[in-house]
Amino acid sequence: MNRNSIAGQLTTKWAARHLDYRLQTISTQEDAKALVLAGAPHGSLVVTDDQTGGRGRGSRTWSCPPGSNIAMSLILRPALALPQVPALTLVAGLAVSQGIADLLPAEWQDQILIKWPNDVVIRKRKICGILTETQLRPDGSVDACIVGIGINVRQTMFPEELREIAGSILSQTGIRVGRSALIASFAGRMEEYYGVFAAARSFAPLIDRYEKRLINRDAPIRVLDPAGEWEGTAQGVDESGALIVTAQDGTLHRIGAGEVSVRGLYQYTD
Ligand code: BTX
Repeated sequence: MNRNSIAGQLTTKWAARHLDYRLQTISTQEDAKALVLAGAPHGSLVVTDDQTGGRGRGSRTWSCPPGSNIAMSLILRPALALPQVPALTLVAGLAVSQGIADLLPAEWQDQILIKWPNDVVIRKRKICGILTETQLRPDGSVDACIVGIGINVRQTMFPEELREIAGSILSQTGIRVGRSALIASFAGRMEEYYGVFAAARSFAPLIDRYEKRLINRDAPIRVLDPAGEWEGTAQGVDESGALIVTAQDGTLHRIGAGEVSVRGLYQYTD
């Protein structure tokens, strides 16, 4: 993977057209933040092969050993109000999962799943994590969203603490996909889905596609609400990207992406 191999496979108008490839960096998320402040345009992408200090959500970390995975951060400058931003992270999860599926044979098409809001899962292992961070202007409007994406492409050995959770496209399917081809494939799908989302200013036109990949659909889940954990059944998502959950007493709840986590009762947890 290098800058030319990625750029040479792009089919997009704007996604990844400003491409910043780094052999090694601490976190592409931090690099992207600096680029935002320097005025980087919509669609700019920072990619590295070797990310030494990757961050997950909250205080969690993201591991990305060199030579086998992708760590990248996409800069978006959306004309969105803040409440619409969480759905962007579902748009990215959909683009990654479809971008992967596009490179795999027919028998894998319906096995690239999403754990709400945006972990990509193949055969019960998390192969991708996404972290969306928003930079606001002094007046509170959205200046930029930085969508950080880590994809395990060819990693086969994982540290002890990740062994039950993590997998890669190779470990889960036996197929070696090219990392540059995958970045280009993701960029194409992201441009397509972002276009649909931004035109509608709503996740509604993408709900059907997303729910086809939603691992939690009709599945029992535990909602990790800081105010008290509870169990229910996930029904699907709404036009804001919230997860619709029926509680055990039959009441319907909407769980906002970014507000609380959910956990499957019978599959991997994160
Ligand atoms: P997350 O909080 O959903 O996931 C972090 C958790 O996932 C960790 O606590 C650990 O249990 C597990 N984990 C860590 N590394 C891996 C891995 N390689 N594969 C599977 N599971 C793992 C998800 O956070 C958001 C991750 C975003 C990463 C990207 S990479 C490019 C950008 N730069 C940066 O610093 N972060 C983002």
